[in-house]
Amino acid sequence: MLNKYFPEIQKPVEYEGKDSKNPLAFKYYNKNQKVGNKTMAEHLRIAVAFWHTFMGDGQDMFGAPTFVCPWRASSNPMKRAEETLEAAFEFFQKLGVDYYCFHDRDIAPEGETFAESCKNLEKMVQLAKKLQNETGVKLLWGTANLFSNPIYAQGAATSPDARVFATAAAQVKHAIDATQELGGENYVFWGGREGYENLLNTNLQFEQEQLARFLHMAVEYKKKIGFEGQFLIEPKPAEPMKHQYDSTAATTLYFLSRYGLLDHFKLNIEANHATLAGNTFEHELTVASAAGKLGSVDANRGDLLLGWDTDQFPTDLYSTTFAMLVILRQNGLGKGGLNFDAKVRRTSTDPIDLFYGHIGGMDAFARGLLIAHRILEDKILDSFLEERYATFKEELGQSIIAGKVGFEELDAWVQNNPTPTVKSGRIELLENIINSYIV
Ligand code: XUL
Ligand code: CO
Repeated sequence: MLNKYFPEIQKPVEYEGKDSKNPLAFKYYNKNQKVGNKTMAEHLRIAVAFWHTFMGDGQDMFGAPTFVCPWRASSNPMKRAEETLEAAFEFFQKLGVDYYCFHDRDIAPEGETFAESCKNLEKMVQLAKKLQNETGVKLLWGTANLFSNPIYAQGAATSPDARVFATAAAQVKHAIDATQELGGENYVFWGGREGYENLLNTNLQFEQEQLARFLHMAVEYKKKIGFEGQFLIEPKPAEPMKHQYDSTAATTLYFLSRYGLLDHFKLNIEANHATLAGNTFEHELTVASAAGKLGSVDANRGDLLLGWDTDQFPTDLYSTTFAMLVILRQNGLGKGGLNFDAKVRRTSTDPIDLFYGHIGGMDAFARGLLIAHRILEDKILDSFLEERYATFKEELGQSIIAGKVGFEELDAWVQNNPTPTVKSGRIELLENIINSYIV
């Protein structure tokens, strides 16, 4: 086992059960425990986000870094990147997760030129490959950072400058290559600056067409190189832009279907992006899942009192339960997983805090999984739903569903039948039932 950057953890974090008082043990996440026909690890497919966990240092717009990362000490950018990658794999092993996710610019520093950046990435991919082979940890998804470099200030695929569009395309090509080389199971497109700040200087129709052209090029390239991973789009309504084009699950699905891209993408739904858009996490998951397009999840949490993307670790059992209900009902996430796109607070200043954050998130989702599984096993919600829509199983309902009747026939039916009585929706009862499972 790698053992250099986290000396306080001398053995992998273990499951000790709910009565354990050990803060460095799982209370609910028990990797090999069967839940239904899959193990917890197979259900949850937990991934660590490279950017927050190993690149984050607590810096914010009001203050300097608070967290001294021992792996980011070197002044040589490539050496720093190598040490960061080694620290990351030590962390994955000690935490006992199977997956990680990265942006190209997380694992490899930008060079003086684009060509140099590509070389840096290729080198780091070779080291990542070696570490993956040594540890068995796999890449859930790769992506490109198309938002940090100042050339992307006005968008990447939606930039008003064709040269910037070209640069973004070239960068994504290399990021897909890197993901393929590392056996990545998915590739994510999060349109960080694909949106607008002011409609006065924006040709919205043109920019949306540009985004579609860009994604079609990605699909073509994927086919050409035989990349087997799944393409995902991650909706977010705003931040850093005032308005982002793929703002919610519904707008993204509309965009994909309008531009002929629906067959090639699924969605990566992030909890904090949902709440930023004024939706619940489970709303976004449900919209995506109902369209057969829930591909993966960025598992985190926002602060409802703050209007920005706080990316906190998920700890709310209602939220993880509702999320797991959607995921179990669609039979899992397939190639996707739960990526902790989450960071510890600026005041959590020690490497060990990274363990506490992840352990809490994994336990919260393990509990959500166990609770949701029991709720579904008991079929309470399903039988309630069946009953609520029962009139569509009867003659009138069946003729509506089969398209056998229109307004005139329905008018005739209504004129000849008694006024329907209202049936209770039983919301309070259902909420009480959910509470009785959250133990
Ligand atoms: C930003 C965000 C990204 C994506 C990947 O809010 O969620 O980190 O997940 O680019
Ligand atoms: Co995210």
